[in-house]
Amino acid sequence: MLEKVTNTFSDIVRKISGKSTITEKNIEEAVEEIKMALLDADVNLRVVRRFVNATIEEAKGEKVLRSVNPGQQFIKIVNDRMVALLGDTRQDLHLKGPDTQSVILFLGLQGSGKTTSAAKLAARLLKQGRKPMLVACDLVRPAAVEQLSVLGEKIGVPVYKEDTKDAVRVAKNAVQSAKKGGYDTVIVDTAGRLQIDEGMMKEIADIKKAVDPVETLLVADAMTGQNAVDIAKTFDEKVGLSGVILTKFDSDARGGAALSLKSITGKPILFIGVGEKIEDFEPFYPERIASRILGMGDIVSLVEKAQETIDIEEAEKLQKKMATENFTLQDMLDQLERVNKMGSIQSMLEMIPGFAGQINEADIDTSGIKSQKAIIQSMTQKERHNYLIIGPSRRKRIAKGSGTSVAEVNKLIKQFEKTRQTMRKVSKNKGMAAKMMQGFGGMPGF
Ligand SMILES: Nc1nc2c(ncn2[C@@H]2O[C@H](COP(=O)(O)OP(=O)(O)O)[C@@H](O)[C@H]2O)c(=O)[nH]1
Ligand SMILES: [Mg+2]
Repeated sequence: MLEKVTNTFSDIVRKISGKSTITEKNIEEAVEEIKMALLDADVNLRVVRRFVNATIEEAKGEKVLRSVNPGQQFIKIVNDRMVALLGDTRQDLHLKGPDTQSVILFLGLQGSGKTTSAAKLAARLLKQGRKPMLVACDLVRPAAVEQLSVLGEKIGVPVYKEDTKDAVRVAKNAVQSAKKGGYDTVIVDTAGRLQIDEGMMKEIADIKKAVDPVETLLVADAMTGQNAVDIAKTFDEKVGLSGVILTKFDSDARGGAALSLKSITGKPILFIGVGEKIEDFEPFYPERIASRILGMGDIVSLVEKAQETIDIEEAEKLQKKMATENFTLQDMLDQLERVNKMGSIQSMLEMIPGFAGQINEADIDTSGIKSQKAIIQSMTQKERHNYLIIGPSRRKRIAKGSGTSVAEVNKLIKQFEKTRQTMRKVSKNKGMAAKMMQGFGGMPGF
């Protein structure tokens, strides 16, 4: 998502940030490129015009052209405009306290990802200490109730269902049942249609009236581009929305929906779906997406991702280990396994300033990780804890056991030594770098 616009914007940033003076002409040219990139990304024309005009007006002011660092000033303006376009600050759900009940109503077209997102949100809220219940109100699509039940079971959240065709009744009864059971958050999954139609609108409006939700969330498929924006407008007019969940953000759609939704509908994007799995669900941070688009990386997301994956306690232990020089091959193996857990290396590198838009998956040798793991797994515990005992004959045995070569074993041990050295250095400097290394340690090339 947003790859192309990111590439163009990163280029502009690179070009202009190096300049010690800029002219009105430089600004005009840069803005023209920005305009083309936004139109290319399928951003609504009105939104593009507004963005461009505001940027030019601000950038041509005395303050920028005469400032000490005009290039960076200009980029800051573009960045701020981009953040505003995406919705300013992060908006969260407005849920009531845990002793009162909050109902969240999901709506959207068929296939937009309602059911999946309902389960993802329930899992997230459960993790945050709430007590959610899912409600199966899609009584139109065959097997829709079953789909939600399976997901509910998987994440350990109860699913309310009834054998009827009356979705309004199910919703009403579910709210009662949740109250009795002490469930503080009720997430209602509803039926979509292939297109917006009166019957669906009426059913949803009736459900809304019956359950009085604190949040009415449209689930929109980012791949449908401008269409998603039109759908949001219609649903808002007919039913009233409080926010949007944008799914399939992991697709290579051009991103126009994400960039126009807020400006056109006034409704914030609360979450994005970034894959089919339950954990592929993230809060939407306008600032972070903007800096990603401008190629300035996204250190905060990266660090958070690393922290989520690594147990805090484990991380502290590791930090101590690094400080006392006790980092072993076994630790390296654990790290390699963690890298797998954190997802593709590419997606992580994309978040580092300077790397954004410059890495292809093909450039990264992920097969290396597999053989590195195999090598360490072929070592005895003793060897894993004291690499100094691994002499030539042991190396031969390890190579054989792991299906690699002695040269590869040598390389891994050398790399391990280097990692150890780097870690020792980094652990002395307990800033962000240390946190990052906890995630990256043992990764080839780091
Ligand atoms: N790649 C990707 N697929 C998604 C995402 N959200 C949902 N899907 C898929 O989209 C399809 C439709 O989802 P579903 O929840 O059944 O849509 P519903 O008809 O609105 O309830 C399913 O195959 C989901 O796995 C997402 O964020 N990314
Ligand atoms: Mg569904």
